[in-house]
Amino acid sequence: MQASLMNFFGINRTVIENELDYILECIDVKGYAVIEKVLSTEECELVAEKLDKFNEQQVEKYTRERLNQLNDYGVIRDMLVEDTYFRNLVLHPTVMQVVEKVIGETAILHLQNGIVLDPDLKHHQAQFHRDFSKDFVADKVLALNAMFVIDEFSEASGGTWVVPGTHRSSKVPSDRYLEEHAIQVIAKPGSVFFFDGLLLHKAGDNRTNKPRRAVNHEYTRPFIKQQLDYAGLFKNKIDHESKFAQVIGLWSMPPKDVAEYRVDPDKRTYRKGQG
Ligand SMILES: O=C(O)CCC(=O)C(=O)O
Repeated sequence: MQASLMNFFGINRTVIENELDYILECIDVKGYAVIEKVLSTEECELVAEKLDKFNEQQVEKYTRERLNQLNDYGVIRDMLVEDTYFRNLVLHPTVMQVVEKVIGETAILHLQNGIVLDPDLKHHQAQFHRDFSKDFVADKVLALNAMFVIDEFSEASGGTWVVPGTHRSSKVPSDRYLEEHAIQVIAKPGSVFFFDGLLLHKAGDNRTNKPRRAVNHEYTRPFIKQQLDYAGLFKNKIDHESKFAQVIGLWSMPPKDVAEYRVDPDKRTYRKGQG
């Protein structure tokens, strides 16, 4: 994943040549990195407005009581199906250049979640967890998150807490270790906070009088099942040859039966070279 290695007293040493190399190095070593100024103030305002509207609509549809029962109040899960703005966010060039370096060019979207953390609300994600909740580590990154910061992540607004390096171990450290080594991510609106899907993290407490909003994405290697069946949702609605089609999983669908498997290899629903 790193640009190149040089010899350092007989040991390999990472060499970085540009800002992107440094971001990749931070994700590799610490498990996270922040890129600032990806969205403008106007774009953040627009996204904030859209998130509030989606949040209200889902309360109308499911009721707040039901969403609380499911620990799903304040999490919006189908924005890209409803609004092309969020489809474009999935393919944001700043995000894609990092995703393609870390996961590869065949990475697919695992989830896109809007987050609206109301003041004084104990978020169900306010406990340390992994978004890619596995009890093993691989020698390649399997899942990478890209969270657009819409409202400032500060001490007061409850910016995400991370425990650097925990993406490299299959074991979850003790509560004492987590609390003693956690670092709060402080980031301006418009930033993107990247983190390895295995990194232990939690939402902070929002002690302001305004919501803290964000849009989280997770990208994985294409053989990993998605949180929602995006490929099914978009199957007859988009150009199958587009980048968006590949990223939402339309190039890595298992054939539905033997007849669909026994087509010419270049017509397979799980396309050659996807990995
Ligand atoms: O709201 C946050 O800061 C973190 C949210 C979170 O933990 C998640 O989406 O997995």
